[in-house]
Amino acid sequence: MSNLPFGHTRTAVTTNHALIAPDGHVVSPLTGWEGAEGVVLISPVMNADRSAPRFTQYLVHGSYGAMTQDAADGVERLAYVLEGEVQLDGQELTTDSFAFLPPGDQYQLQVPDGATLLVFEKRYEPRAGTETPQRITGHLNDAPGEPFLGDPDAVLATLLPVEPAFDMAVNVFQFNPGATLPFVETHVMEHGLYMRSGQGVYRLGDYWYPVREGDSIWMASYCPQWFVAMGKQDASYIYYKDIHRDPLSTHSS
Ligand code: UGY
Ligand code: MN
Repeated sequence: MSNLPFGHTRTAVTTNHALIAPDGHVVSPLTGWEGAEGVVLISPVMNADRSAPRFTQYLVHGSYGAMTQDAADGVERLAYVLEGEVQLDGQELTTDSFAFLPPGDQYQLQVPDGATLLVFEKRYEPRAGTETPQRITGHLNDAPGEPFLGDPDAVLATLLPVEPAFDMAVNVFQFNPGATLPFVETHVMEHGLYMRSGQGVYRLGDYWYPVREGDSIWMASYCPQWFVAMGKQDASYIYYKDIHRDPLSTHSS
């Protein structure tokens, strides 16, 4: 339960961006999972008649027996452990571990009580001259972190290889208090974002939203975006973006 007065929410859904705050989360059964409940934070039905998200982002709240064996046909998944531990084919994935599960992959991914999983799903788009990527597991601590455009107060860690075979990137951005994105970005890629820690202000289009841990954001292609970390604590977010594909082929369906 949030501590907002009745009738208020921090959530806002517009045609080119959305802030989905936990105060409005409604937990429901998840399609493609057994015994699992969660919250679909971003999906194509969000803005169905305009420029809809081309991916899905959701939370899985762990419970006894919650598991999945595959994604829908042709769909790839990136699963990130926000809290607790999950098991992938018997392998323990601890907090801040992740698994990239390519389309067609089959597995037992179990999310027990006490674990929270963040999942990004996208229909994989093959690219001539490249092979569909294989399964990858890893941990944030082993991901290469680089100062973003030379700023040591804004460190960007890339979880997946930056190679043309991959059509999605998932990165973790960590900002010291007061650090910012260096300019208002406007780009063809879209984003799904989850605030892992801290607070700040996100500019989305012509709106400025105070955001904090647990919030999710959708940014459509070409949505102007900017962030400043505020408060006394680091702020960090994990985000998805589509990469390495020709917008003439990818965005036409
Ligand atoms: O990768 C990005 O486009 C990133 N700099 N965007 C963002 O953090 N909103
Ligand atoms: Mn961006």
